[in-house]
Amino acid sequence: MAGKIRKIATEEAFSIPEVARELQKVARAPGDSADLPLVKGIYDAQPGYGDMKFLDGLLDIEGKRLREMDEYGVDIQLLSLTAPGVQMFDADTACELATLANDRLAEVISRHPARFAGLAAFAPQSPKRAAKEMERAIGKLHLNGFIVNSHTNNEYFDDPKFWPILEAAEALDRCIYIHPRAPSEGLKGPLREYGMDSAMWAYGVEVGTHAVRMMASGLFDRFPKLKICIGHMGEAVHFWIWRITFMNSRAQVMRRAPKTQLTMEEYFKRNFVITTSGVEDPLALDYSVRKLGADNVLWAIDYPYQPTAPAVAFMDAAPLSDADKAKVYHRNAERIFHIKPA
Ligand code: 1DF
Ligand code: MN
Repeated sequence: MAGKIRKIATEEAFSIPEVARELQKVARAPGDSADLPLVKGIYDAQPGYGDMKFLDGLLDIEGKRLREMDEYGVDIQLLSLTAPGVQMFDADTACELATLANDRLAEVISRHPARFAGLAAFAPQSPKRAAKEMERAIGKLHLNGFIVNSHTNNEYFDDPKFWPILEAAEALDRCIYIHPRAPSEGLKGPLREYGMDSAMWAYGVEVGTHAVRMMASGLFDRFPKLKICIGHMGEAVHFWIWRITFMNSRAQVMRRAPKTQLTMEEYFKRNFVITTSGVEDPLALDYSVRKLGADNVLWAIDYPYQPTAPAVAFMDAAPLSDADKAKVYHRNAERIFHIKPA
C-alpha cells in the first residue's frame, strides 16, 4: 500500500484523578475481591502493578500519549475509562463518576477531534440511571459507544436486571465493549496463585464466560441488533466456538439450556466483533480473520498496559491483503464505533 494507512486503536485506557482517588479508597478498605492486587498496586502504590507506572500513563492524555501516537503513526485512540471502571463503587458514587469521566472524555475529544474518540462509562449497579447516561453520552456528548468491565457485583448481562442497558445500546445503535476485570467471586478460587488472577489467564476466563453466558441465555433473540466487542483476540471464544455450538445444542436437547433461534456460532458472528488488544500473534490473527471475516476484527494496542511499537509492527507485518488490513486497522472501527472516515 503506497499511502500511509489510517490506524485507529480501539482499546486504549485512561483515567481521571477523581476515579483514581476513589479506587485508592477501595484499595484501603477491607475486601477480598480479585481486583484488589491490581487496584492496590496501581492506585495505592503497593508493590506490583504500581512498579509499571501505569497510573501516570492512564492520567496523561495530551502529553506523552499523544507524542507516542505521533511517533508510531497512530491516528486515533478510542479511549475508555480503565478497568474496573466505576464497577467497584456504590451505585451513587458510580453514577456520579461515570458522568464526570464521560464529560472529561468529551472535553479532551473536543480539543483533539482528529486524534481521540471515546467509549462512555456507565454504572451497571443502577441499570435505569445507566441507560439515561448512555443516552446522554451519545445524544449530547457524541461519544462513540460504551465500555463495561465484565461482571458487576458478580452478576452478568444475561440477568434481566441489566436489560435496560442492553435496550439502550441497541436503540442507540452503539456497541458495548466488554473489557475484562478480575474474575467474579464464583470464578476466582483456582485463579489466585501464580499471577493467574490477571491478564495472563483470568481476564480471558472472566470475559469469555460473560460472552458465552450471553449467547447461551438466548438474550440475542430479544436483542438481535445488539453489538458486543471483546478484546484480546476474542478472549479465545471463537477458537472454541465449534465445540461451544455442538455442546450447546446438546444441552438444549437435554433441556439444560434454553432453546435459541440461532446457534452459538451464528450469534458470535452476528452480534460480536473482536479486537487484537494484547495478542500479537500472526497465526491467531489469521485464524480470526478467516473464521469471523475481515469485517469483524479490529486493531487495538491496550495502551498503556501494552507498548505501542510492537502493536503497530505486528499489524504492519500481518499476513493480510491490503484491503483486509485497512478493515482491521481503521474501516471496521469507523463502522462499529461511528468514527468519521478520514
Ligand atoms: C492489565 C491488562 C490491566 C489489561 C488492564 O486494565 C487491562 C494488566 C486494568 O495487565 O494489568 O486493560 N488488558 O486489557 O489486558
Ligand atoms: Mn485493556
